[in-house]
Amino acid sequence: MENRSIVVVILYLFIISFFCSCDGSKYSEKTILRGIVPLPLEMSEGNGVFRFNNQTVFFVENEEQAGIAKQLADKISRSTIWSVTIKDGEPDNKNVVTFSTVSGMTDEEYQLNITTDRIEVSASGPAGFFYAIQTLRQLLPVEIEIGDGNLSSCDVPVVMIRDKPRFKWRGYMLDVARHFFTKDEVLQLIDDLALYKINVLHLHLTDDQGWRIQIDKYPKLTEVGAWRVNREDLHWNSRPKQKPGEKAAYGGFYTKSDISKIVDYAKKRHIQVIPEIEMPAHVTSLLAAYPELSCTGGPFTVLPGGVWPITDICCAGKEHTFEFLENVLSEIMEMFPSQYIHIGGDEANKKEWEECLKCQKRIKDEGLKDEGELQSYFIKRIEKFINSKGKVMIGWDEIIEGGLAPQATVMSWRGFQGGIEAARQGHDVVMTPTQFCYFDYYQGPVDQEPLAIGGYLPLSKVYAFEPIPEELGEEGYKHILGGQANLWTEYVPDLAHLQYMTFPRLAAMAEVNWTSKDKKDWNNFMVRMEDHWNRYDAMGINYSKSAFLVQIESAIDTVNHVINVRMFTEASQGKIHYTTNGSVPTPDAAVYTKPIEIDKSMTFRAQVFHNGRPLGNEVTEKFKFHIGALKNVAYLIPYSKKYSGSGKYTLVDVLRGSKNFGDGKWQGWFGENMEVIIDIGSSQSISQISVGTFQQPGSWIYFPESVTVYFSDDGKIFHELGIVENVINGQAGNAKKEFSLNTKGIKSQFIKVVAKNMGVIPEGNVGAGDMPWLFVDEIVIE
Ligand code: TNX
Repeated sequence: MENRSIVVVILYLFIISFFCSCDGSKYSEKTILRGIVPLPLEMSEGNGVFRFNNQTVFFVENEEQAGIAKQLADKISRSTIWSVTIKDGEPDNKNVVTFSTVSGMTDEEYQLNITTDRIEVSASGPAGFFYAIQTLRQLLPVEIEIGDGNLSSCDVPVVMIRDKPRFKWRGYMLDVARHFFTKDEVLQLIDDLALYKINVLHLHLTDDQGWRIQIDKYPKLTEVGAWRVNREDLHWNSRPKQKPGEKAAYGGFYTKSDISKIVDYAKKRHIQVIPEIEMPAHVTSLLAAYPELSCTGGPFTVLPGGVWPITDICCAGKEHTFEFLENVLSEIMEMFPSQYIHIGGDEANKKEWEECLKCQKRIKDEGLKDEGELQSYFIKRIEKFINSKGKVMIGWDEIIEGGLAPQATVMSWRGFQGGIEAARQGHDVVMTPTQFCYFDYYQGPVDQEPLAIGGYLPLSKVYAFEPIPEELGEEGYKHILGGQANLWTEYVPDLAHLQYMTFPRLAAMAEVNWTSKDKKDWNNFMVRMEDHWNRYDAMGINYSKSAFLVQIESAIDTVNHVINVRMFTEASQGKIHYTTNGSVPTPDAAVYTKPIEIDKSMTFRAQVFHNGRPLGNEVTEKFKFHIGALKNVAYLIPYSKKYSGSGKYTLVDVLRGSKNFGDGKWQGWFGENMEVIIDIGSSQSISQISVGTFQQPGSWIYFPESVTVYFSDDGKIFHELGIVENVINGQAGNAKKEFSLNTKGIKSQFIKVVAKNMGVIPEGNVGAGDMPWLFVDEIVIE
C-alpha cells in the first residue's frame, strides 16, 4: 500500500470511530429517516446541519468534476432564490463543497463527509464523485426536485458516509420494441435511474413488433420494420396481423443522432447503454423489411401484438444472413461505446430450420448434431465477429444450449440455472431471473392493478432477490456481475405506465445490487422509502402504491356458515381503516385489528393511512350472501383437478374469483362443459340466477358459449328456464363477465346450470392442447 493510502485509511478509521456511537451496523432512527436508497456501506451521524445558501461554493479539481458538481448545483439553483457557484482551486473558507481525488478507493467508491462548515467529497475518479452527488441529492429536501425557485436555503444533516457498491452490474432493461419510447422519454428515464446509482441501461431495440434503430446500410429496417398496424385497442394476444392494403403507421425509431444524445446523456450519469439486437429469432420486423434473410422468403409484416409460437427466424444456412447481421452490428458498435453487445438469442423456435434445405446443409457441412447446435454455431460465429471488434458478447441464457460461445457473458432469465451453469463453465453472468426481476409482472392484487403480462412480483419480493445462488460458492462471487430489472413492454404503452411498473420496484432492485447483503433490511428500507414517495411526487414520477393496497382475504367456515375476512398490506407502515356502511374510508373510520366474521352480505371499503395521509388507493370488496350460499352442489361433469377452487362449495361459497385465475377461487373445465345441480334445500322463490365467468385469451381461457338454466322440484325432471348467449366470442381480452337470467315468478328446489365450453380456440390464438378452458365462479341464486 502506498504511504498516502495508509494515511487515508488511518484518517478514515479515526473519523469513523469519532463519529460512531454504535457498532456500525445499526443506524439511529434519525439516520434511517434520511431516506438514502440504496443504503450506503457505512454511515455515522453527528449533530447539526450544513446549510446551502447564496454563499456556498463548490470547489472542484478539474472539468470533469465541474460537470458532475454542476448537475447538483443546477438542481439547487433552480429550486432556490440564488445560484450555486462552482470554482476550481483550493477552498479558502467555510461554506464550501470540496471535491478531492484520493487513491486507494475503487472506481465507484466515495466518501462524503458533511460537517456544519463544509462538505468534503472524496473519490478516486468521476464515478465515485457522481455517486457521492446522488447521495447528497437524496439528503437534500425533496423541493430541489421541483425546481420552482422558492427556497432561500436548504440543509443536509451532518453525517460521514463511506460507500461502494456490492455489484458492478446494476442494470435496468427497457424493451422499446413492443412499445416505442421517444428519445426524450428515455432521457427522462436515465435521470431517474441515476438517482438510484443504476449503471447499465440495456435497450431491447429490436423484436417481432418493431425495429427501433437507424441502420444506414439497410434503410428498410426502419422504413418498414419500425411501423406496424395500430391494434392498441385490442388485447396484445388477440391482435390480427396486418391485412393487405392496411397502413402500418404505429411505432417509431431512434436516429443516429438520437442514439448519440442518449449515450452521451447516460455517460454523464455514469450509465452504460447496452444495445440489444435480437437474433436468430424475435426478428419478424427485420424479416418484414428484408424477407430474403428468412428460410422461407416471406412475405412478413411487422406484428401488432403477440403470436405464439413465432416461428419466424433468420436463415442459418445463408451466408448473406451473417454478412447482413455483421454489417448491422458494425453500425451498432459505432453508435454504442459500451463494452458489451447484446445479441438476444432467446426463444428461437427451430421449426423453419428443420424444414430448410440450406440450414440442413449447414448442419451437415459443419458436422453439427441438430438444430440446437446450429443455434450455437450461429451465436459463436456472431461472437467471433463481436470479439474481433474488441467487444464482449452477451446473450439470454438460451445461448448455452448446444455449447456456449467461448467468451460470452450470459444473462440468466429462466431462473438461476442457466447462470449457475454458465458461471461453472467460467463465464460471467448477469442474473435477471423472471421471478425476481420481471417488472412487467403484477406488483399487487390483479383485480386492483392495470393489465400486466401475468406473474406476481411485489416490491418485497424484488427486495428479497439475491443474485448469487448459494450453490455457486466462490465461483459466484467471481462470475456474477450483478442483477438487472427487465421491463418488457407488451402491456406498457406509455411513459406514465413505464414509471408505474418501474417505481418503486427499481429502488428495491438498486438496494439489492448496491448494498452489502448483511445490511439489507426490508423494514428499514420501507422507512427510508417514506422520503421517496414525496420525492417521486416532486419529480413527477407516476409511481405505484401497490405495497399499500389493502388485500382482503376471506375463508369460509362451512360448519358455522360464516366467512372470516382478513385484511393486510404488503408494507407495514400505516393502519388499515375500513367501513362497511358504504361510506368512503377516512382516518376516522374503524381500524382493522383482527379477522372479522360475517354472516350476511357486506361491502368493505378499506384504505391505509399513515399520519393522516393515504398511502395506497382505496379497495372495495363485496360479499354477497344468497339463497344458494353453502348449499350442496352435484357435479355432472367433474371440474379439472388443476383448477379445483376450494372443492365442492367453490361455486356457492360467496367468495368471488379475481382476475388472477390461479387465486384458488375459480373452478375450471378443460374443453368440457360445466354442468351442476344445486339443491337449495326446499322449494323457494327465485328472482335471478347469475353465473360468474372469466376470460384470458393469453392463457386459453374463454367465456362460455352460453349458459342455460333449468329448474326442478324433484331433482329428476328438469325444465328449461332460459339461455344466455355469449355475444363477445373471444374478443374482449381479459375480463370477468356475469351471465344473468331473470327468473321472477319461479319457485324451485333444484337448479341445474349448464355453461357450454367454447369448444375451439378462436383463430389466431392456437395454444397448448388446442382446447379452451372454461372458468366459473360463482353461481349466485337470489
Ligand atoms: C420472455 S426474457 C421474453 C420476452 C418477453 C418476456 C415477457 C426473454 C429473453 N424473452 O420476449 O417479452 O418474456 O415477460
